[in-house]
Amino acid sequence: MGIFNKFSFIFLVIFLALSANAEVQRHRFVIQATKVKRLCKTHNIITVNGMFPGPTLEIKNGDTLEVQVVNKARYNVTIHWHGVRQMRTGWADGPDFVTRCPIRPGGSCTYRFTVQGQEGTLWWHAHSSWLRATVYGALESFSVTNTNDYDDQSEMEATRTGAAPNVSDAYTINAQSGDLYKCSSKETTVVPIDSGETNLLRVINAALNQPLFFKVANHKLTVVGADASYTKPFTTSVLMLGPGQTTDVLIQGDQPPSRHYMAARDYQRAQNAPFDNTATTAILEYKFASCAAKKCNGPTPIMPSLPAYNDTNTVTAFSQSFRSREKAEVPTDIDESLFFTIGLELNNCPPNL
Ligand SMILES: [Cu+2]
Repeated sequence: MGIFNKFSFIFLVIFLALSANAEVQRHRFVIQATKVKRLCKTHNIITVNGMFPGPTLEIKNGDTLEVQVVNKARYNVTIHWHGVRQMRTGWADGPDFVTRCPIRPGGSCTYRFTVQGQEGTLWWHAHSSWLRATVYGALESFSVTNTNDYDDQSEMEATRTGAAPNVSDAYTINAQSGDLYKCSSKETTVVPIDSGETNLLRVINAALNQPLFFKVANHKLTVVGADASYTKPFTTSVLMLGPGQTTDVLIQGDQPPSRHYMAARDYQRAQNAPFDNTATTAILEYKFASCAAKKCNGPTPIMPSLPAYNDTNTVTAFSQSFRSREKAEVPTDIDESLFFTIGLELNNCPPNL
């Protein structure tokens, strides 16, 4: 048997193994107006299925997603599957007027695509006007042979709310702005942890446009993945995520049982541009800490010292820590020249699609 047949055989075995485990998952997203109380006021925001944040989708690498989106809102909408490599399904990608026409109010559309070769944290969000301020949720892709042996997982999402795209009213973690904003402390997100356990935090920057710092008081974070790709692990005290980026980190319950703030705040690159200088918080709480240790009724949890808004040195050091897990074999001998042509087509969207 020649070398070609050997490769063909290996391909076939891998293909059969993947297809034996792959599933088609079906979901229904209803885009609708929902009343939500934040910052002392009730707002009518657009959500998926009345949830804020929207539903978390959990899939295995290789699964196909079939999501029917029904638009019961007053606005055009599309859903973008952020970070998903759309292999031959570019029309399912989502940006309105780019890869597809918007779903009109009263209309619906079914997205169908397969997530392949991506494990970790992805997410989805609206991709029309500024609807992604409130229409978003996590998309988690696991290994086909799930070897997840972390004790617990928590999702963190930072988004900004409010109508104006330039300066927001607040940032949030899992849709709650946290103790430092008015009328918010009762609903602050609490992330439980046990002494000695290792938790996986999936951090998604779902803010409209802003890069954000993220830090947990007194705890180191070990980065193990970003944008659904594993990375060579490295330890840091602070993360910086650009809008749309995701970072998977491990955090260990290695501090005396107590309560610690997790906080996110702007990294502001542009000079003299207005920005939201507030900080959103959640609370990392040791499960079995006594009320005295947790200071349930006492002073606030320990606050991390966040980098200055313009701390580019910290951002550069963090960005330069990313390495792939293995040495990438890049072909250096070029034996074939390829010629590509790219076409552009303009189509008007029909008025009542
Ligand atoms: Cu996106």
